[in-house]
Amino acid sequence: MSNTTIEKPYKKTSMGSGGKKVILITYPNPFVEEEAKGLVEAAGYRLVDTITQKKLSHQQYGIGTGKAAEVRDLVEEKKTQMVIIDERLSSSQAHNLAKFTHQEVIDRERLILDIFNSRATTTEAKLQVKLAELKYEIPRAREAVRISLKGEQAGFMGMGEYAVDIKFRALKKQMALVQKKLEDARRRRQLFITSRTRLNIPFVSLAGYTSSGKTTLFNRFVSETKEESPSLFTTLTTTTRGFEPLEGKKVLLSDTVGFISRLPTYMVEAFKSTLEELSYADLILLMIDTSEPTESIQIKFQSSRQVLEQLHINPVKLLVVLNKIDLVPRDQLQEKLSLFRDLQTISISAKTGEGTKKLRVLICERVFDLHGESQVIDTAVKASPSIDSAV
Ligand SMILES: Nc1nc2c(ncn2[C@@H]2O[C@H](COP(=O)(O)OP(=O)(O)OP(=O)(O)O)[C@@H](O)[C@H]2O)c(=O)[nH]1
Ligand SMILES: [Mg+2]
Repeated sequence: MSNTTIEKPYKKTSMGSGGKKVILITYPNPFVEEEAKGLVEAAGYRLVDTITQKKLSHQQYGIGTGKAAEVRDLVEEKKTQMVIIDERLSSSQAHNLAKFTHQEVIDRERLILDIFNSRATTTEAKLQVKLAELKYEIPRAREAVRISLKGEQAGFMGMGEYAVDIKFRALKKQMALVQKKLEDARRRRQLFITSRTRLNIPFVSLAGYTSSGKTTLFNRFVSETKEESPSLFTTLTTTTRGFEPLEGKKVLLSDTVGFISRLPTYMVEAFKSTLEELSYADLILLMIDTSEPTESIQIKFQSSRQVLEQLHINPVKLLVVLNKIDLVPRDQLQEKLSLFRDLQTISISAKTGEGTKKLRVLICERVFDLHGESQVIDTAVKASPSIDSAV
């Protein structure tokens, strides 16, 4: 095979503290801006300045030409190393802006992939990230070829059509291989599902936006020490443990990967086998961070509902857990509670333990009947594949 490599404007980025100095370009909306900053931080970059613009889908650079000139000056003044645009960019937009500003340019999806990359620890999580990455790269590489054939050479330095063809076939082959490995892992999970179904133990899953406190509650309930952190996407691996909410009432409790707004479908697809855990749950504890402003709560709740819909999850299985009430004044809590009028809710603090006794009772009420038998709603596909299963 040719050893020519595709030179991408979206190179894999370096992680960790002391990372690159970056400029962030995002939308003029406090929620969106905060979240984008959280992503930049989670990826280990040093945010030097933030620029906002209403439209990030201008044809040439994503941002408008006037803004691009502003960015170019800022880059020079602040001696930054990278520009991050909080939107999806095409190969040519990223290439044009990189060329114009003399900076490495990455988009929101590449940023999320970089965080995923740094967090993936298990083989399956790594495969899922790889699949998402290939799904991200293939269409962009294709576009880069089109530009290069027009003589613009967007990243295909010196590659002839034949070499490009080989490169594509290699990427496709790699994708097929990753998909096959993931399919094998999925099949193994199915075997666990069958054995777990035989045990007839209800399966309870924690779901919700990243940083809502899923792992904190999980650790409290099952006496674990999994990493909890204000950083986004701390958990990328599903862990399941046996848990007795009340004496003699055993369930399986699972902690999963968090959601984020504007998560592209192909990323949800790539993480399907992890997220699929949720479709086997008899009860889903949908965690909400109530310490946030009402608008953020609404957006995050909607995003979470959308992901659950994409996974064809029956809303009947939801129990909305309003977390972090230790940070919320009582009068504000009432107002926030009213956002979920049509759903069953419970207010807790995973950190202080407030409300968690009541939550234990509610869990039992939802998954056991009065005689102590499990009363799962959907017994056809029930329980998660494995105890301690990695993604
Ligand atoms: N004050 C307060 N902080 C909390 C509470 N629950 C969680 N936190 C904090 O919120 C941050 C995020 O908590 P995690 O448990 O890591 O959140 P997560 O939902 O697992 O996040 P991801 O793994 O990124 O999806 C951590 O800094 C926790 O200490 C709570 O009830 N009160
Ligand atoms: Mg977590």
